[in-house]
Amino acid sequence: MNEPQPASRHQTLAALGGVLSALAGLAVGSVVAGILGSRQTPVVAVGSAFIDRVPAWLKDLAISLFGVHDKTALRVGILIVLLALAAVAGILAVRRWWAGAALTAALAGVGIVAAATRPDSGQIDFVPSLAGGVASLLLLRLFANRLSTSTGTSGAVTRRGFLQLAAGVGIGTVAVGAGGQLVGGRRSAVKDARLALNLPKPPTLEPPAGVQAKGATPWATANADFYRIDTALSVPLIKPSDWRLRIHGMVDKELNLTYEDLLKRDIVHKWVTLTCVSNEVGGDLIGNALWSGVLLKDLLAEAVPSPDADAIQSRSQDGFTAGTPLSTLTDDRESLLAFAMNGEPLPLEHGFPVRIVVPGLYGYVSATKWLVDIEVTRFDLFDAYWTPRGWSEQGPIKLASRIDVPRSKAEAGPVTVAGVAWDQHVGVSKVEVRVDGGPWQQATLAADGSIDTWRQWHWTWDAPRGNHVLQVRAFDAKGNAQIEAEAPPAPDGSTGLHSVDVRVS
Ligand SMILES: Nc1nc2c(c(=O)[nH]1)N[C@H]1C(S)=C(S)[C@@H](COP(=O)(O)O)O[C@H]1N2
Ligand SMILES: [Mo]
Repeated sequence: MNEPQPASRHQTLAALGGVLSALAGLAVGSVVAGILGSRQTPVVAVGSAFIDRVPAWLKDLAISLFGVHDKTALRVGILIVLLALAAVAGILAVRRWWAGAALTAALAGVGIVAAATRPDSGQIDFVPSLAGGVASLLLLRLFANRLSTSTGTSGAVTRRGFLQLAAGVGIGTVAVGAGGQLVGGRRSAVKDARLALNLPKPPTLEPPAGVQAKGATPWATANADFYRIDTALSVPLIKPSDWRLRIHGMVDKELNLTYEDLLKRDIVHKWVTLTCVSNEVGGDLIGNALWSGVLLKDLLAEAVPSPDADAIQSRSQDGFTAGTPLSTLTDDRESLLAFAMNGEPLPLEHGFPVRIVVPGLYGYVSATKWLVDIEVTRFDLFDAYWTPRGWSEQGPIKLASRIDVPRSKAEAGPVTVAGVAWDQHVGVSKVEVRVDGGPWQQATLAADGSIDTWRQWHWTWDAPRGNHVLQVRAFDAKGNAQIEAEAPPAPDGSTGLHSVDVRVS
């Protein structure tokens, strides 16, 4: 046997290829995490999972060895283990591609599983590790190809080609990693600014007297449970000190406001139930919160809209727009420029630092988050974001009701059937329930919060064994019944009665 290359020369390069692929994967993972607003970069995910699982003695040992630097030590430790295994993957990949690929995939898999199983993990937290894994695999393949196409070429040529690729990947990794740092750093600066705020507190966070119905959905939706709908792939990051709102267009006097200006004004705290037009019958794209902010009515009164204007076009920092009837901002309904939600500064995902809240309108035509601009205008002069995309220009919320318990099973005997009904800024006057298409029975309504919030209801069912269908319908404040005909969310909100199949045993 006369080997053209000493295997060990290639071995070092192969290991280097594995290490560079892994580092590039980590950089991609942290950039993707930054863009998605996820905290779960591959190293953070694995590190946090590790922290939750280490025995107490090891934790104590780490703290006594490294003190306050125990977390840094953990990161470095994870990195050393990862890079050592990545070097092995690089060597394997040149000899048997599948073995190197399998090891790389397994390493990414650890990150994916760790990220997806964090107690606070959301649906997208596995994506950074997945993206990092895919990037690593692709690069590993490139490196392995460079080394194995060497048959017939001289060792020096192979080596030069490989090193050029390695240098390119190294530079790319540093650039991508720096980008990740920038996004991540900006995010934590805005988070810190949010935490440092000391906003006027609402007098109470308690529900209005008597509105808490038994069972089912709580009156107030916690910020962490509040549905989130928007077009923002990465959450816009705006520091309160940088925030400006311009109110302009068809007005006598243009206004320019800072965050401080807002806080100096009269502040209103108001329960409003927000609803998404995309909510299916029985769906959960709805939440009730105590919003704090200033009245848009007051601001608009200062700007003095022209009598010809009939709309505002509100714009977020990332370019989303909503078109809202001027009348819904100037009438008695207390539409808000909101900066707080349930007594806390708006969460980043819910529009920090300032958003609009209009009782009675679906979010897509009113509730602009990360608000930076309000143009007073006319509907016939513009198209808001969703209008050319198949959604109605106007979006008043439709009367609807939902059964929250039971959702599938119950025990025979008295069963509490409960849920919510809503018709913001009109009000709900009555809710009825029926079983298996039988006669409608009147449910008990919790005391009214206001016509701008959902209304909790409950009804006691003497449930017999077997399979049954529960249905609910609501009536508005004027006595009109909910629309029974089924319609999909597009173009202006779903209709139809919510039905639940219940197995009673
Ligand atoms: N900037 C911005 N604001 C937005 C949206 C958006 O895509 N971008 N979506 C709207 C829609 S469709 C709804 S239903 C509400 C949802 O608000 P939430 O995510 O705080 O629940 O925000 C509205 N405000
Ligand atoms: Mo929405």
